[in-house]
Amino acid sequence: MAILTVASLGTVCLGPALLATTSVSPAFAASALSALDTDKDGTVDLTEAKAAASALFDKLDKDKDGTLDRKELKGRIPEKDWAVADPDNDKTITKDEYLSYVEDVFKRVDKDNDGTIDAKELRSPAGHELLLLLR
Ligand SMILES: [Ca+2]
Ligand SMILES: [Ca+2]
Ligand SMILES: [Ca+2]
Repeated sequence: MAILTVASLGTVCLGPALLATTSVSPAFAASALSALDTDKDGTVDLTEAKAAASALFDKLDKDKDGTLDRKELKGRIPEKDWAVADPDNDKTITKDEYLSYVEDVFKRVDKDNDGTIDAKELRSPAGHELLLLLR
């Protein structure tokens, strides 16, 4: 009986992890959420996301020219999203472009469209993409 319980627990835990390898572990999502949730209401709103994104942008902009190129971004923006993230197609991302792209991804993560991202939404593959842009 005890063995059966362990085995079924194992299936429950491993199943989703194997199916969606890019999703975020619950523990990581929880720690990311509490770091981003500066007003401590249990969710991340767009203001909090943009504040974190802006701070990360400044950190990544090593040469301080106000833009990020592919090298500085280190794969944070998936290739398929460059057309969206870089609408003027000059191969670099200004802070305005970065923040409006973050808003785009934020809306994708906010599945129930309530304007905030909760822990469950943050654990989705889109949530993982958003986290890459924020920290
Ligand atoms: Ca919050
Ligand atoms: Ca650009
Ligand atoms: Ca939401």
